[in-house]
Amino acid sequence: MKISVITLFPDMFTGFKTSSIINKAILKGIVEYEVVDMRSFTEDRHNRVDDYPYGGGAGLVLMCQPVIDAIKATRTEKSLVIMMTPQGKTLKQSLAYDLSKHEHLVLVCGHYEGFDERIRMYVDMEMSIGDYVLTGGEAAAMVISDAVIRLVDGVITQESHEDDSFSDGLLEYPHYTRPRVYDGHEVPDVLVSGHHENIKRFRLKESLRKTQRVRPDLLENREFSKLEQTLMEEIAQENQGE
Ligand code: 6GU
Repeated sequence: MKISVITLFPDMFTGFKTSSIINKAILKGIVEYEVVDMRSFTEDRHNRVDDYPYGGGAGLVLMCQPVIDAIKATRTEKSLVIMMTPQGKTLKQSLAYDLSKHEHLVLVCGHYEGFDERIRMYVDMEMSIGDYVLTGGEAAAMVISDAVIRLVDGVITQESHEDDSFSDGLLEYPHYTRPRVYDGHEVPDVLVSGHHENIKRFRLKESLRKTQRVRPDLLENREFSKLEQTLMEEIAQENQGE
């Protein structure tokens, strides 16, 4: 897959591209990551890409010409062009998974007060990473790139993301590694028992427990399996005992 980012701040992506799993995916040839400098497309004599808003008000607005020309130069018929804006659809694991199946994503990063409204007609969708405002779309583009790239076939093993938080609508179960006892805190016995059925049951139960405690909203419309119902009852009884 290829991801192209259109930005006024290409340098912000240097560390991202050259680190950890993203870097490996690029070196393996599974992912191509292109950073496009939006300013290089301006036809303004003074290299400007933004201007004052019609009707007045605070801040500057990105002009149509440099943004739309950069999009046209970067996209093909097969591209999905995504505008980064707090007014967009919120990123979810299920959406990251859908995006990971695309051949080419083009992420358009804004800055300042935002984009000229007419730019919206040249993109396929608008995306946000949550209900808060960033100074620009770059950090959001990195979040989306990261969430998507790790799901592309061959980047990490399938098992590494099958159990991810949200993949099955639950938060992930707790993990432990050496030592068995740290500062008096022990690893749960079941995890060193070698009994795979019990381990699976323990992990599912802890996923349910954590989700109910910190993200009860995720359970609201869940269709619980028979085993999940049993585990939820056990958790409820344990909570009463406390
Ligand atoms: Cl995509 N852009 C900006 N500027 N702020 C955001 C965002 C995007 N997502 C959440 N906040």
